[in-house]
This record gives sequence, structure tokens and C-alpha cells, in this order.
Amino acid sequence: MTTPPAGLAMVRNRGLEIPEEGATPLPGGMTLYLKAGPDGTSVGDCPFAHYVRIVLNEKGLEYDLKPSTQETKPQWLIDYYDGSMPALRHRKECYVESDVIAQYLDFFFQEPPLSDKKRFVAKAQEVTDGLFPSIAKYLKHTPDGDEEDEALKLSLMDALSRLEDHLGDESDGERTGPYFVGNGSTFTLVDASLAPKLYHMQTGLKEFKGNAIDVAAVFPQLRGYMDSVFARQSFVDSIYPEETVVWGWSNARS
Ligand SMILES: N[C@@H](CCC(=O)N[C@@H](CS)C(=O)NCC(=O)O)C(=O)O
Repeated sequence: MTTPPAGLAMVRNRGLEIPEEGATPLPGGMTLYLKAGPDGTSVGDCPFAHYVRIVLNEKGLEYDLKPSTQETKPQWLIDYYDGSMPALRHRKECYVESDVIAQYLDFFFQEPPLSDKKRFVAKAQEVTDGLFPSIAKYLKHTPDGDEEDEALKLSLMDALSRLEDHLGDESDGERTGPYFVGNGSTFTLVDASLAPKLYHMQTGLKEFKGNAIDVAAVFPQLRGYMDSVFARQSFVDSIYPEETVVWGWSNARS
């Protein structure tokens, strides 16, 4: 993995300045810029930023947090990265898009690995495809309970049934753990990505939809899965209050 490209040695030989980590980034010097909460300085309600924080926590990497608003995000982030957040600044480099940041961290900071066989990961990703858009469309919709609301609820339930079926599917081998990929034995990036989105769903269903989907009754495997990932230390250590989630969706609903 870490053989530096041949060109790099030539640059080094010429005595030009190169980043101290060379081809292999080292821990330290990480800052995560992410959406701020209602007061403009606390951690906001972004499930994508939460995903990145879970990965950083799983890897035991230290990082500074910079909750930012349109007014407080750094000018370089606006100029060179369209102001996109979450953004992970790692010394002289910056990465945006939660999936890209997560892959970067998992590739260069391998312990513990947050992946599984490619085939299993691809299958799990296919199952979760479209989940967050259906959560978002349903939670955003007002008035709650009208005909369109019902249709959006059914579409979310469809997405949840795919998760439920997957969690009960043992065609690739008996399940040996609660997680989403393969036989469920390993916590992977898929779980790190999924857990924050399910946290938003749970909070939004309760706050805005009178718990119109009874997850425990209709999707028992999924309920068990949610309990497991919500209890994971990396998730607990990076959670923000339900009120912040409600604040975020309330803005989207107005
Ligand atoms: N596709 C992006 C989505 C990121 C995103 O939607 N971020 C929103 C909050 S959830 C945000 O930070 N908004 C505030 C801003 O951009 O200033 C990713 O995966 O990183």
C-alpha cells in the first residue's frame, strides 16, 4: 500500500519542500469542519459529519472540531471546495464528501479495518441505496398525514423492508454478529454511514409523524440492528441531542 510513487523520490532529491508525511499520511493535524447547531457554535445535525466522526473515533484518531456556519466557515473552504461540509483538513490537504473522507481514513489508518469482502459491501450498499432520500422526503413533507404524506411513508417503508430482509438473509452464511455487511461480525463503513441516518429517522418519526411507523413491531430485525449501532461507543461519543435533529428538520419543513 505505502510504496511511494517513484516521482516522489526525485522531488525529495531535489530538496524541494514536500509534505512531511510524504506519500503516507500520519495521524495528527486533523480538523473537521461541519455544520453548526442552532447557536452557531455547537455541533449541528449533519448525519454525514456524524458518519465521519464515527470513523475517526473507531480508528482512535484525534481531531479538532470546527462547527461552522455560512458566516464562519473559512474562506479557503468556500473558494476551493465550494464550502462543502463535512470537510476534513489533514495538515496541508482537505477532503470533502463523507464517503471520500471515510475511504481516505480507512485506507491510510488501517486499524481497525472497517471493511469486508467487496462483494458483501456492494450488496449491503445496494440494499441501503435510496434510504436517506426517502427518510428526508417523508420528514420534510407537510402537512403530516395527508395523502402525499401516506405515499411517502409507504415509500420509506419499502426502503426499510429491504433493510429488514437483508438483516434476516443468511444466504451468504449464518449471521455471527449484529452488523450490516456479510455475516454481521464486523462493524464497517456501511454501519458508520447508516447509523446516523437511522438516528434521524427515529427522532423525526417521533417528533413529526406521531411514530407512524412502528419500527419494533414491523421491522424487528432492523430495530435490533438500530439498538446495536446506537450503543456502539464511536456513535455514542459523537452524538448530538435529539433537539438538534428536530431543529434541523423543522427548518427544512418551514
Ligand atoms: N454529500 C455530502 C452531503 C453533506 C451535507 O449535506 N452537509 C450538510 C448538512 S447534512 C451541510 O453541512 N450543510 C451546511 C453547509 O453546507 O454549510 C456528504 O456526503 O458529505
